[in-house]
Amino acid sequence: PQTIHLKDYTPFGYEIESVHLTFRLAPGATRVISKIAFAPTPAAADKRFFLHGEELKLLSAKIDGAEITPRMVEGGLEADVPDVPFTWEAEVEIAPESNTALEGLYMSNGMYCTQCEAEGFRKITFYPDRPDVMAVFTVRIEGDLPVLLSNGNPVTKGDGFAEWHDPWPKPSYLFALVAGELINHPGFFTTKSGREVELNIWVRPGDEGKCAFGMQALKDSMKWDEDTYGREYDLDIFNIVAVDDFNMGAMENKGLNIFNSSCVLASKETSTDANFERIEGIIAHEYFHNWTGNRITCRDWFQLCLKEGLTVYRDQMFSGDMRSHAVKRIEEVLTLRARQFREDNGPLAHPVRPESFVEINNFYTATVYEKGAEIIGMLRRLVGDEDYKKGCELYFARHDGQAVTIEDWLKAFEDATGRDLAHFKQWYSQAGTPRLKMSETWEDGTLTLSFSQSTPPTPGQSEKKPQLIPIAVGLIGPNGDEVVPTTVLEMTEAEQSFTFEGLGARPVASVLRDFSAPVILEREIDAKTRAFLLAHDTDPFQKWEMGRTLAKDTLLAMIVKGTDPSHAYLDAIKSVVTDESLDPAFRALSLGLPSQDDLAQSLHDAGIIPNPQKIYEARESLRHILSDHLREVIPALYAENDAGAFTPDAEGSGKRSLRLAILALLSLRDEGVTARALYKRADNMTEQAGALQALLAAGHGKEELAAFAERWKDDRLVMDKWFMMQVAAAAPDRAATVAKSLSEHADFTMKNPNRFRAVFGALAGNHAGFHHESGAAYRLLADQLITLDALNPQTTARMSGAFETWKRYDADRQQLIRAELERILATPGLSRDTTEMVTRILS
Ligand code: HT7
Ligand code: ZN
Repeated sequence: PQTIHLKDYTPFGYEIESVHLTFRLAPGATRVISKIAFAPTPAAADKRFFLHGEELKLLSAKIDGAEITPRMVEGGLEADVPDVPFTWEAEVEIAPESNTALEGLYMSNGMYCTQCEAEGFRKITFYPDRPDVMAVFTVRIEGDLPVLLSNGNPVTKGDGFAEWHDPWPKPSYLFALVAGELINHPGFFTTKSGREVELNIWVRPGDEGKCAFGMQALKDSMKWDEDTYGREYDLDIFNIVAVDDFNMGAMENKGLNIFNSSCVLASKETSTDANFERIEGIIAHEYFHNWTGNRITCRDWFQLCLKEGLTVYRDQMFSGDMRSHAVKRIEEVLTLRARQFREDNGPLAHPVRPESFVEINNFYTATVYEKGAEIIGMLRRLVGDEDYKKGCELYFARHDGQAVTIEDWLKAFEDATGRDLAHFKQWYSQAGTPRLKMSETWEDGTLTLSFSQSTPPTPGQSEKKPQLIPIAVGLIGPNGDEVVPTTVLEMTEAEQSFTFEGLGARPVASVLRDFSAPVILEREIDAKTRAFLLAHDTDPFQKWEMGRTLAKDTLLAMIVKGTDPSHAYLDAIKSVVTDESLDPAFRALSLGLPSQDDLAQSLHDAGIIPNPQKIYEARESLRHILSDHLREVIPALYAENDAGAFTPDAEGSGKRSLRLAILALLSLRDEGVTARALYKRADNMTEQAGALQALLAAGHGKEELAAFAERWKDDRLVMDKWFMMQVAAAAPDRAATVAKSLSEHADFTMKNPNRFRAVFGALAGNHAGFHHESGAAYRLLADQLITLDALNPQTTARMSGAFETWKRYDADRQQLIRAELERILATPGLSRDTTEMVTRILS
């Protein structure tokens, strides 16, 4: 397969004045008729008229009304065209019902829908399917279905047809079409300039009771973007559609967002607090793309972080405003470390702006999204809130309607703030997580913090340069008062020292507050000082981090040296959990233990080969010790944190998360009596699933599992939880067997990515089960991926990332994994997506 390089970018030689599309829908043979007005770009160097097209049956092609026979070439067609404006017409046939890749136009439960990002439009018709070609679309849909939707505003509709016009120029990846028997949950929003916008969430009949929360989240997002970024919605209508079969979370098509039903449908009976929070965040994310992605889009796919990093950052700030910034930041860091640091530490590491790819779908990664968002957060920290606002405003004003680059984004900030961002820009091109070492000295009232930074080599980048790292620091005096509030130190060199003078007594430094940069901080700090910061730090992230590092050191010592947990940790955690002045959600997060995968990475970083079984046993043992250590406070904590009537807000959710964390510990000691009672009584999915998970994790729950399936057998999204919970809770020697038998269950289907992920994502996430010495889970996953690849390459490639950490483990496990990866790679006809991923993992 061909590798595409950023350095080879050349603009398309033609502009598009208008696009008219007609769809005659039929499951096995849909006709797509296109009429596109092209005009040569006078200054263009490359005049080749190439249109992308894949899996299309070309029925006819015309230029200026005259039939032509284009040259069919790899990935599309070429034609000889006039060097004055001309009209291209084509009629093609496609088969949505046999499209299991869920890219282009496909069918899900009898409903037609599209997914065009990144390169799916070329499976709909011949077109310059690249983000820098922007055009105004008019779409006519003909089909015997009651609801026919596309982008933009409705023009007309009648019996069996509808027409839509989108006045805003857009790239083809934002095109969307939906047709089906759908019901809408309506709403409306008045924008700040007084425009009345019709809102709809479209769902399958039966799901209409699960739309209210999503609708509110949409209105909140529209308001937030006006208040915070001055961004107003720009069409008469905004439609959201829920689809069951979908490769990712959701898609920001202009005026017609399409959502994985798991990311929009919510009710207290069927959705957990985590589901509600995620739905709110994703609705916001897709809505915010209207400006950061749609009105201003990417010049090419190497610039993906331009829209994704910025939009993730915007949705994170929105969620913080809606809920709690402190809790949200801790959750963000947990995800960043679990997914992005893991990626950065292995064979799939790549820069936030990659320089080459074979299949762009493989670069919708934690690095592009989450590290991309961290870069925006650092930029804001460096320039300050006022200048961040000025930079964004200049960017919006200067580039509205354009397809741009990271250079354009940074230039807007340089021009708005007068700051040189040349060094900062390196965050986009240098892969890997910097290690930041800190030491400190104290003399005559002066505290000196000395830092050194280094970034380990990553694929294709052996030499690393120092990054510009904003280090947020505060100082806490011996009595627990903050003596120096948060100050941002700007580290630019490999080694650098910063001094704080005129201090009365030696303070304790709180370093990397709010996780001010995506780095790994290595700092000599004893358990006592950590416990001090855990008690006194005013920065919630660092307060949590101190508990976290205490827990991690405790577990690592248990694994490596077989020592008992330190009292410093046990007592500190007890005082946090019982501190009623703290937010229950924060207390619940503090009670959480580092994941097995996180511990495996830390052991590997320390030069120790991780043994998954030992990690599992140590973690289980610490759960029992914690349960014992907290036994006197557990009953009161459980009783006091009853949130009462369910509301999906931060307050109720915080109490439930603390109560369920306590219940998990209690279930280790009371034979599951309390969890069983809660399971029976629960009127919401958070408590029902939480109680069931507590039971399963304590070795109980068989009856409840059966009752759960009986109760929810007709609800696909809830049944995904049922599949997932069993694999996640399986003992290491049972995980592969449980996953295998669930894959043979009548309700299992590979064609639904949610169901596949429920079973096999959970298997990959069951660390000790996945890495069981028998290699059974490796084999099972490889078998499944080989079969899935023929149906859905995108999801297969994504799931193959389960193997990305293989080089951490012992020679036997490495040998087992290598054999499975080689077996996948040897599969005849393996997709480009999976071939690229597995090749990179093996390298
Ligand atoms: N921009 C979208 C990314 C995307 C996607 C979504 C659904 C299915 C396939 C997809 N490929 C790429 C989602 C987002 O970041 O908002
Ligand atoms: Zn996005």
